[in-house]
Amino acid sequence: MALVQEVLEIVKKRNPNEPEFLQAVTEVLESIRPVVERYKKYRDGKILERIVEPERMIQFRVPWIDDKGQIQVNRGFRIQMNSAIGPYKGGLRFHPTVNASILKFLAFEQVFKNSLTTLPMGGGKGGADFDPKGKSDNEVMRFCQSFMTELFHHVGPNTDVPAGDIGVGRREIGYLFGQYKRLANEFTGVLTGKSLNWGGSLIRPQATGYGAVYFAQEMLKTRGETIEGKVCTVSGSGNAAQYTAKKLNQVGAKVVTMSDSGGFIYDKAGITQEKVEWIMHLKNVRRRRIKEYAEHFRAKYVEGQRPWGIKCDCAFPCATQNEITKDDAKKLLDNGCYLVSEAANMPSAPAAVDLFLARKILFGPGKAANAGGVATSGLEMSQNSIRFSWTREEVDQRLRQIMTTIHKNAWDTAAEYGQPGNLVVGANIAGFVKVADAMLDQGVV
Ligand code: NDP
Ligand code: 2IT
Repeated sequence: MALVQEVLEIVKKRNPNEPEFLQAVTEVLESIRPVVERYKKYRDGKILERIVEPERMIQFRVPWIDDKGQIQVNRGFRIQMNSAIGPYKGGLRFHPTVNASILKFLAFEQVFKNSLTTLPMGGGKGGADFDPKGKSDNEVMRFCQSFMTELFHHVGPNTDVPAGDIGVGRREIGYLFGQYKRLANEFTGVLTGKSLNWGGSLIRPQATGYGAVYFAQEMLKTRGETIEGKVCTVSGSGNAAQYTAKKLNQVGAKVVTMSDSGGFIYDKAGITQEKVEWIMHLKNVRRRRIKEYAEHFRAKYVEGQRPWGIKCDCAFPCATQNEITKDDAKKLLDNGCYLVSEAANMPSAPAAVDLFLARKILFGPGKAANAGGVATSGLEMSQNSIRFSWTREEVDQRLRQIMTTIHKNAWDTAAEYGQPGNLVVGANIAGFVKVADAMLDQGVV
């Protein structure tokens, strides 16, 4: 359809040198083509033209003082992409590679993901090119305080509710919350991923990983299979990876790899629950490298590589964007992998996704498979609003239900548009329709 091509040309022209943003927009627009062809209202309402343009982008200076007394300067961002169905919602990423392109791709994905959760949340993303690695707790605190001193003007429990992402976990959320509370003189649910004793939700730390496994279980169900006994490769060793590995062990699967930006570990005997606990301590408390696992447990460590050459039934990318290249996808398929559940955002490069779809493996795209994280953030917001905490079982049950609903919605939508089993098309269209209809209802804004 000419319209999709025209809008992509505009996006290219307006956002030069933003390959990740263009990649995310291209994937979504190309797969929602049938719905835009079917409904004139979306064309007349210029929904495509509007949805690719962030409602607001904030970029700011973040000056802070390091432990040597030197002034450091980082760049902070918040992309407020779309608020048609609720306040902006989405994580903060602290990583040296952070720039406008990466945050705009993440904010764009977040719009459709949040729509799929069934909860009332718009889409946003933010962060900074700050590298928490090697920084002391005090340095991280001073950075977070400076970051929030500006971000404070743009967020709030009914406006924009950030959370964690790469490089932002419990510790950072604590420092950010403390500074917000001090500036606003208000104790309110402005962030999610908070600690339990001051407004956090049970199961939020687990939610992304657990959700990606629940989603995989739903995909397997369509073939009458269960995850028990499956050999699984996992990349990353942060929040998403840790709880993916934990849940996989709980449901009787075998995890054989994990990684960090230095390389990956391969433990043929299985990274059991005790070994995952060891990794959690290594990463969350000691803040060291995954390489140490290989030394400690006598496993293999492969420097500078990702784990996709290892034979598996199911793969769970849990690190970062474009971590599965076309060649990696080929290796996975050649080794018999037939399920990919994306706990990370956009981990498969477009050519890898094309291969997975062409071979009709079970492929759960990030905006569906990893939606458990933000969905549970939505549940944290609900609990904050009613000033009450649900039990672990209650939140887990809701998370499980939401993942089942997302899978069903994507599955049914794919069938409705003549592409049965294609969850990329299904998730994109289902996520889009709800936001697009809300935008039409609200007029030209
Ligand atoms: P963490 O910071 O906790 O962990 C990130 C992990 O990925 C680390 O092991 C890190 O290694 C590795 N990694 C990060 N960047 C790279 C890179 N460029 N190359 C190789 N490895 C890399 O982040 P999360 O676990 O929270 O996030 C992981 C993914 O999950 C991201 O794509 C994020 O957007 C997505 N996600 C997270 C959600 C959440 O709630 N946290 C929700 C939904 C999606 P190292 O430590 O060496 O940098
Ligand atoms: O990519 C994501 O969905 C997240 N990093 C979680 C966002 C959130 O608001 O919980």
